[in-house]
Amino acid sequence: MSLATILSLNQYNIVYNVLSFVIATMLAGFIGFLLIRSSLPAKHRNALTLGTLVMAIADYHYFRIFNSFTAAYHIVGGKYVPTGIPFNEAYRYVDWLLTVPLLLAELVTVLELTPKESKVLISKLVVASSLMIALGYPGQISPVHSTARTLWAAASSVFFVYILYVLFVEIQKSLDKQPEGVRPLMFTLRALLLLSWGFYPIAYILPSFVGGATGIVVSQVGYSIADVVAKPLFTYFVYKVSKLKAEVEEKEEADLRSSLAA
Ligand code: RET
Repeated sequence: MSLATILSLNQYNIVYNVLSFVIATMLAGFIGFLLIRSSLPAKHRNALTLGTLVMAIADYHYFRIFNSFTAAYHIVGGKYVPTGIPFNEAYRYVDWLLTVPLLLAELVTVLELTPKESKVLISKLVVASSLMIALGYPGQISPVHSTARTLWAAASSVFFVYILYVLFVEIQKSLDKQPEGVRPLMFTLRALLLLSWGFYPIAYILPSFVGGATGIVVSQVGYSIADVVAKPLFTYFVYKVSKLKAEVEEKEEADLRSSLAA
């Protein structure tokens, strides 16, 4: 999608402020997760370590997206007119290529699988998600009503549906293995995942319906909202799962110790 469209003052400001909000959120997530990481016992820190990396990568990319957006427009007679410098949509896709495998690894860490099962699952998911993202990009930079855009999106969606299916089944299977009390959190985690991942294709497709400058605004705002839910909010729930598991283990050990002492 090209951004060679004139934006009104309000349209420009909405995108500008939403991107700025996401930069702040990712930075706060990075610092916050780094600080709470040490409140977990060492063996439960892995998921949060991955989440902290996600925040750093995303913050960097949002900074670049923001700068690319401000370079792409300048104000002429009260409207934001394209400067001729193209807005670089690739930052988002490169960001996903790096952060999606890390987020999937975060999830797999809390699924209670054996190391071998985890490795197999992660490999499948990383291959499928890389294909989903790589196939989506040529469509993203194709004109809004082109056949190319639809075909690339369709190819990307095959892997999208596969990933959602695999995750749904694996989370379902892991529910029985989770300690009591963790299950409701796993349901929340699954809901967050489906909700946020489902938002990306919607943000991709919306410009075909609303078109022009509004299309640019809704897709940038849509991707940004999806990123806040899929990255910091999702990681926060992964942290809650890790913390609860650590507490359950601590309690079990204390019970064992007191029963041995008795
Ligand atoms: C695209 C292209 C159109 C078809 C589909 C897409 C799906 C994108 C998704 C991205 C998820 C990104 C995440 C990032 C977190 O950091 C590429 C928009 C299906 C699902 C979770």
